[in-house]
Amino acid sequence: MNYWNEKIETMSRDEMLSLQSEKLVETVNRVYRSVPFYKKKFDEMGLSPSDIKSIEDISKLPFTVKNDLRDNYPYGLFGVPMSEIVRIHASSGTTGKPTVVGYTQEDIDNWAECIARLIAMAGGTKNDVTQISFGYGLFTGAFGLHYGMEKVGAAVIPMSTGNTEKQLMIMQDFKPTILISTPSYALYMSEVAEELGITKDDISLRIGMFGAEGHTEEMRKKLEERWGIVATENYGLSEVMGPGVAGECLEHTGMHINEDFFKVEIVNPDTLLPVPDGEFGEVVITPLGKKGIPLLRYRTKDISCIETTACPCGRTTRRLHKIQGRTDDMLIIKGVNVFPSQIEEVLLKIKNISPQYEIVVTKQGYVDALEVRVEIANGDLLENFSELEKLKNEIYHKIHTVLGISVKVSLLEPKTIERSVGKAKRVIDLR
Ligand code: DLL
Repeated sequence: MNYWNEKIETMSRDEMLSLQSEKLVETVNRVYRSVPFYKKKFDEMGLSPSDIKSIEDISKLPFTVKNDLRDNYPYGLFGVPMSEIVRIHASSGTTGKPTVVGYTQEDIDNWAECIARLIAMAGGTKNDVTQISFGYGLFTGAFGLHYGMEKVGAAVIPMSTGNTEKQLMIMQDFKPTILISTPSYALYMSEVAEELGITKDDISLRIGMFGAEGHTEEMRKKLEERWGIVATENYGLSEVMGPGVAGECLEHTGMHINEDFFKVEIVNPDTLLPVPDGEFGEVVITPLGKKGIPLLRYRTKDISCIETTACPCGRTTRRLHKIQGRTDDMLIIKGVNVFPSQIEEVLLKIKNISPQYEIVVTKQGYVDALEVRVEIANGDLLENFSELEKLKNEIYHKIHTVLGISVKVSLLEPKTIERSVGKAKRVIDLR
């Protein structure tokens, strides 16, 4: 088995809980002393750091939300003086000020450790050459993977995003064996490769490590097929580190959490009470031992659950199920909860359409209406009205069966939906 840190990755439950307890107690004491925001919260709640004796006590701690970071923009929640910060990143938020995070050297080293484990899980080694096609910059994706790759000893090609034809040239000439990008950019690159007549034989990729947005099992299979790779999914967010929180092994049984660095809870987003293992809720994360910006019980808005079965890979760390969506991009259409991933799952099983789609939400009177726009795979079909109608009906009925609501289906010409080099924007909400 390809472990990076066998001792931690295969630790018994009791040992892991006691390690987490030790790290939580240390974190809470430090946070109380060094972050006035939390000291004030504790004092208002009548909570003392000494009330936290083990990981079980985590539910006594206050939650943190994105607005807390915004209100303390840019450095108000940092836990160390600026002289100890060696790196600053910020989230890719589309509105308002970004949320800013800082790292000490120790945080950066731990980050590389977390990523190194995910690389080993995907089968990567020091013999690999990696094309990192995440954006280098304030986004945590590229730098996070970069340092982890160097720790493993793999060679890094820091491509960043965009300039797709050049990406493909480098891919053919430099012979990378690992590709790192968002799943949507990997898909787009594969389309351009096809247009340019580049086949699997012209490249040497064997592994894809995808993340920063979700992808369905169907999308994974498509990416594996198109690139001739095995692919894993990786999860994280800048507020608690960036990539490195959790990642899949090749068994694809959910994403193994780096539990010695992150305590993950799943709570009911309305009551904020923990839900039993296996039940879906909002992912709440407390980084353990993080110094730069040590958040407590950060509410991610991501919806997932804890997988309860053992993983055949031998790792004993708990696993996070694929993220279903975010509480803030769950669509409520005619009273039904709809996640874009459910629509992707349906679409990718249907023949003659491309995996590129868009979901448009509008309000017609008081009623929400949902339109699914999807590209046909082959433009010739446009000439064949009855086939087009048949395809439209098929999509309509399959979505209706899964979601129980009627949607408008629009078939578009190939290559008309805007491609993304980072996180794809699948939902256009015009309400
Ligand atoms: O996307 C960190 C990252 C980079 C993770 C590269 C994995 C690989 P942010 O830009 O702060 O950080 O965005 C975090 O992206 O709360 C999720 O909503 C979403 N997200 C990240 N990974 C996944 C995933 C990075 N595997 C936000 N599946 C998170 C679904 C994901 N959503």
